[in-house]
Amino acid sequence: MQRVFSRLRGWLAWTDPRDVARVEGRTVLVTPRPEDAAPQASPAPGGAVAHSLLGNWMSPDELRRAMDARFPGCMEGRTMYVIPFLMGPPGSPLSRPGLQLTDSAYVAASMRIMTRVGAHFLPSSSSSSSSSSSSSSASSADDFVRCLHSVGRPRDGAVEVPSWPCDPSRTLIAHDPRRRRIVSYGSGYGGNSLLGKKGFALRVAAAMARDEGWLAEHMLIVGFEDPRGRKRYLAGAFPSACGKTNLAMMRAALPGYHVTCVGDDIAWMRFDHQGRLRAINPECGFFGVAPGTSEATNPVAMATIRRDTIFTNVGLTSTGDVYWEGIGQSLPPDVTLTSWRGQSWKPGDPEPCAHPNARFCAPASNCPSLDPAWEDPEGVPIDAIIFGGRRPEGVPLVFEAFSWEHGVFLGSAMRSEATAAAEHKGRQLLHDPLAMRPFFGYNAGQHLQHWLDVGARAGARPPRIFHVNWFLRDQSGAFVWPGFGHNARVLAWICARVGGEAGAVATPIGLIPEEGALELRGLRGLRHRDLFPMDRPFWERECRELRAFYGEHFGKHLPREVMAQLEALEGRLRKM
Ligand code: GTP
Ligand code: SPV
Ligand code: MN
Repeated sequence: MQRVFSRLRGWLAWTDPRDVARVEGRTVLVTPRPEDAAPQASPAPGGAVAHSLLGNWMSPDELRRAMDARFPGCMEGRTMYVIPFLMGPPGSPLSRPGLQLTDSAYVAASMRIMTRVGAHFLPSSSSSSSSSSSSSSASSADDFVRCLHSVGRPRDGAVEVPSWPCDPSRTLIAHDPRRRRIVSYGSGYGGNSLLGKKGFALRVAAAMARDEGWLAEHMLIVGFEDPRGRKRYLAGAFPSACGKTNLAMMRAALPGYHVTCVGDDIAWMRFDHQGRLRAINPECGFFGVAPGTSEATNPVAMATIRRDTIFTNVGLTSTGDVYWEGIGQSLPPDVTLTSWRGQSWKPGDPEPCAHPNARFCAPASNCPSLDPAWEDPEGVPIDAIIFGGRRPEGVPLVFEAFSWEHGVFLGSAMRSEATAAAEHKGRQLLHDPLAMRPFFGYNAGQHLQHWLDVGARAGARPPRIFHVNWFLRDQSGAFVWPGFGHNARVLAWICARVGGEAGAVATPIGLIPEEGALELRGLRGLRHRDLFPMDRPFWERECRELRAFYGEHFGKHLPREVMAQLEALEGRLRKM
């Protein structure tokens, strides 16, 4: 970390330009059999590694070899930080402890913001004997997730230039979900190195959740209160850089409605004794995308990052303030800028001032819209689940699934434009089932089956499932929907549906709002049919594409029910 702000009480880190995002190609699951990691991970005969769209596999022997080649001596000359931490609110039966070792001060400081840190969160040997009969699974002294991280650059004592050590050509992020272990080498950035986050709270936790009958998902959690004071909670799964943090912190642009934040990235959920789905946020900070964040788009985020925040790869003003594309603040003429690459920068320069995946890391306690129940050990009751991605054409603003099974199908069928949060290039449409493609902790087909199973369990009253798309574009390429605070209009319809108070029309793909049911007052020039395209050839193409995707990437691991849902959709389209 390079600088401290006088005014903001924040820190700024500029990374090595080769270490700016998650590296999906170097992220692996370590399991005895390849099919335990991903449906179609097929190594070459005798091979020890296999790559596939839904996950990469490495054999336990190969991991041992890879670690032996990287770890001995790799921390030499550095300070090793030992970080005991808890994912989830203290006292919650859903919370789980972990221990991370790291040789990066940036990672230690960021983990201190993103997780609850304290030695008392680790199970002790004395507590293991006294609580071995308790229902909490943090009952054995051995029962915590082990996380080992190194930036992979021994230090010889000299001042380092550049000051972001990393080893990009040998980066490896390996998860052994069975042994509850994560090993990360070579990167200091975000999900690659803050191992409580995607590594533990998604990949390893998903495997724990399968074994124990709950769900660990890439989801925001919000409270939504209507003008009559009725409150509901929603969970939303959107792929990376598709609007989770913005929705979680939204200020409703619809009078009388209030949005409160429980979490912006990860939800751990289980059905309680009454059959209601309850969710906790395992994290206690936000690691959010900076570019595009402004007083106009996300005033709550702007308030949240006013202090005690670590910024990564944003621009720096000569007055010691931060800067990025879309910050919405004009600069006084005498203020100059330095880009995330450390070079002098001015508006209009061809390269952006902040990296597109520049991030802020801020404590949840800074957030002015934090929900009063955000640390409730029981979790908040979830009334609706929302799936959504960046779909420039064809996919309507919102539609509702006919059933839990149809909803799981919608989750399996999610696609989104590639983002800057990982190493992908350009605007290609990527399949991203459940928004979990880079984060599955075991075979994705089994993960879908697990969703079907928990929803079908006796006594479960699964929430309704919806699909949203804030990112429809018109012929000129502009967004059709104003988005951000106006997304409250969509949440209002969703909650009214849950309450049985809003009308809907059945289409082959699901239930869309009947005309007038979605509040469009105050939005000039928006017509219902622009927001709710229903083009049969588009959906027929989508079905063909989905069939090919299932065949190629799930193969025999696709749950039969999901294929039955695709066939039912094809049937409805034929009758349209
Ligand atoms: P990760 O933290 O990578 O998982 O991303 P995220 O899902 O939290 O996405 P985030 O809220 O950070 O938004 C990503 C980008 O989408 C930002 O540039 C936002 O400005 C933009 N965005 C978010 N919501 C909307 C919306 O409703 N409409 C439009 N047009 N853009 C949005
Ligand atoms: C994402 O890519 O979904 C993120 C950023 O939230 S990282 O923590 O780097 O995974
Ligand atoms: Mn986010």
